[in-house]
Amino acid sequence: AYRSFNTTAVRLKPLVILDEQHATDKVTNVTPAILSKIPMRLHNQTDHPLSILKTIIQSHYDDFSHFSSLSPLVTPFKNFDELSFPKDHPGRSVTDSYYINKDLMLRTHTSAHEVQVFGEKQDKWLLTADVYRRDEIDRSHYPVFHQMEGARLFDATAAGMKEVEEDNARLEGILKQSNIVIEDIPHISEANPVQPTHNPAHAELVAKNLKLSLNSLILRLFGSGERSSPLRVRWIEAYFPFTSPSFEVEVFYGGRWLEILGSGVVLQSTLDKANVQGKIGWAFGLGLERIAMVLFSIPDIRLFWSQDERFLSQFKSGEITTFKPYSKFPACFKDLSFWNPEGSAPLHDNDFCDVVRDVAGDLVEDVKLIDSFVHPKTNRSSSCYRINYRSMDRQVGFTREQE
Ligand code: FA5
Ligand code: MG
Repeated sequence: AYRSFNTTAVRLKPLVILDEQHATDKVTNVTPAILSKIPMRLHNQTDHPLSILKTIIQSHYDDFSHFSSLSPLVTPFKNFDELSFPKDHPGRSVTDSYYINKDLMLRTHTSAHEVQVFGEKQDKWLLTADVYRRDEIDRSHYPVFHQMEGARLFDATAAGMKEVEEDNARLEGILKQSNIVIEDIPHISEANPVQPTHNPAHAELVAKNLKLSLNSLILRLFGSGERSSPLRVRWIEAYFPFTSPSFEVEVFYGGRWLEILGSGVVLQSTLDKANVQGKIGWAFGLGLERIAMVLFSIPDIRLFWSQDERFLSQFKSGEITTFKPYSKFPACFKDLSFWNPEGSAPLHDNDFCDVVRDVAGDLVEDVKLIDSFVHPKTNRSSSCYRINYRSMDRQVGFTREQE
């Protein structure tokens, strides 16, 4: 029901996005709430916490090239195929990604630009951008968020590997005085293998360089903060279609493990597509909001979109300040249940979440499916969602009228 409701308006006419007109078709599923976020580029707004964080990371990787104004509109080929995603990967589906039409989508990750940037013969680079995913609604997930991609390539030669070893020794020196607790795992394992075209000794050194490099970034970001106990960080085995071995990093924050990045040794075929020969290297993709939440003590991901001066005035470029909440408005739960259309599967969670963001905007903190039911006689199904409305900006102590 929602898909037809949602897409009727946009399907009839072309969409103008970033001053260009684009045709729509039957896969079009971008919503007005999403389209309104595209011009914002929070990562390039001076004094915004995401831009402050971007700048700190850029200064840590001081000899890397920076890219931060590439258009979010990419072909599915660039977002998926160039990065060796299989044809049936779930990320491609209209329930997981936003499509303008069948040939154009909103990038789901900054990795979409890897082939392009490697193709420009860049060996050390960072790329910051807004990315879009149809996802659940809660305090650490938002359908628009920001990633920073970083990559470094070395010559796959004895001289290149000597460079890696020297860099590893330098980074180990920096990490000696670390006041963070890091749980490590093997660089290569049976489930997280070296690529067939790689010399295993080279891949070991490069994976180690990746980890040391990111650990030193984490130390730079979190090492000087005051905290009652040391920050806990852990490396875990992961899988991405475009790296092997692959890793994720989690940080213990607010009583739970929060995933902050994905990374790995770049797949040979990515470099082949970029026409890069004789190199081996690593790449990572950081979730900027997730890191900024820990760094600035920002409790809810919606706050990054706040235009409220009480939020924006708390941040100043170059400074890591602790956010002071100005609103403690209580949660307000409303349960909503409805029959799903006859003869069709229940509405997808992500479709429901898009309706909620379109209608209620950032007033909604989280949405949970709490019950579903199939009528024994008619076989019709119903769903019940609990919506938590909690304003980020309103203050307690005011009556509705006063506001
Ligand atoms: C990726 O997007 C890979 N492109 C990362 C990568 C790059 C791997 C280069 C290998 C080499 P993933 O889907 O795990 O991976 O997302 C990366 C990070 O983005 C996550 O760790 C998390 O910090 C952040 N993230 C993911 N989804 C959301 C969301 N809905 N809201 C906020 N942050 C998110
Ligand atoms: Mg992940």
